[in-house]
Amino acid sequence: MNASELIDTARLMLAPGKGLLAMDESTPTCNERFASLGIPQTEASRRAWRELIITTPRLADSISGVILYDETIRQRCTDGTPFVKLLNDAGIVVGIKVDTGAKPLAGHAGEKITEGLDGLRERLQGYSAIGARFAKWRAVISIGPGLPSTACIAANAHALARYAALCQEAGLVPIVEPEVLMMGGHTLQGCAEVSMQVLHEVFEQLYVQGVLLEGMVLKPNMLLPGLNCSHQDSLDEVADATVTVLLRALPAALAGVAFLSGGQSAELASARLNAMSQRHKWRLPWALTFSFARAIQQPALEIWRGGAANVMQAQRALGHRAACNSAAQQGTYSAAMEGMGNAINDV
Ligand code: 5MM
Repeated sequence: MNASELIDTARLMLAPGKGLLAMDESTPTCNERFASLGIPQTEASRRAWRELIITTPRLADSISGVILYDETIRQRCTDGTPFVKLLNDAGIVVGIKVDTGAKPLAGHAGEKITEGLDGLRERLQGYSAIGARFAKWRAVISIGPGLPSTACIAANAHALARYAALCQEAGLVPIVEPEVLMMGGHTLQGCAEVSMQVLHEVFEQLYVQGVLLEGMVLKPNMLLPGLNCSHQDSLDEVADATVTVLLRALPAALAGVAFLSGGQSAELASARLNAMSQRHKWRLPWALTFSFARAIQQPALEIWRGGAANVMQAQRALGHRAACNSAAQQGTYSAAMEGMGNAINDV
């Protein structure tokens, strides 16, 4: 492990005013999102969508790194330029999703374990040779009656830590993503209790496996009431609860935190990140930013719908969301920025 190289990469990923763009949907997930909008579910459509994203004008002003999927990291633009080269030339760090998906956890109905450790050492070497400098692995934890189980938390935390250690051995910064899902009727307090338990176990396992905290990024959920909870807490309440749990559970040596959006609306994800930055940034020992997929891509995808004539307008929407989240990272986002899409991207 080259510690200073890992730390340098993590610093680039967490550059002030920037965040990460997750475009690492597996083929089934990408196809599902395309199907809901009537977009053909083909390799050609997926490539065209990913080209639209990475050729968005001035993307690098707000985006420090992108997370790609196995199919995408090998793809090229229409003019033949490899995606990885285009991103490197723009100063955007390339990352890669390396888990092979969440599968049912034996003996624990309704719970999942993320797989992909077998052969990971070799796959990481391959991705590094193509140009990846960081990786991502996502574990999913559900809240429900009797859930999550200790077994589910322990198994996923262990896998996350083993993945992170293998990444650092290969010179890649691991993004460690333990996602507590929004589905359910639980309260903000319920999410806080589960998230605290999960984060403690994850950092215990990272310690056991000897992972360098300064050379990794945590990608957690924001603390939110379940989608079916009758009481939806305010921006400030969500921001305060999230930061309180992170401060209690995360070591100060960690390089940074980059939130997933988890199915929140694009505007709410920006507003909640902004509230955290405005209210708490001064007291955080680590960088705090975004690593959104849907909260950056979805509005643009709904405009594009597979149509070549819609590319520029979709890129404006994507650039706008990236700029809003850049502002949120700095605590300067406001609702007034919405509806200024074109203006923001054209400044
Ligand atoms: C939680 O999902 C990650 C962040 O996306 P959101 O901001 O939309 O919540 C995302 O990187 C996810 O891991 C990828 O889209 C891959 O998902 P699948 O389900 O295809 O493995």
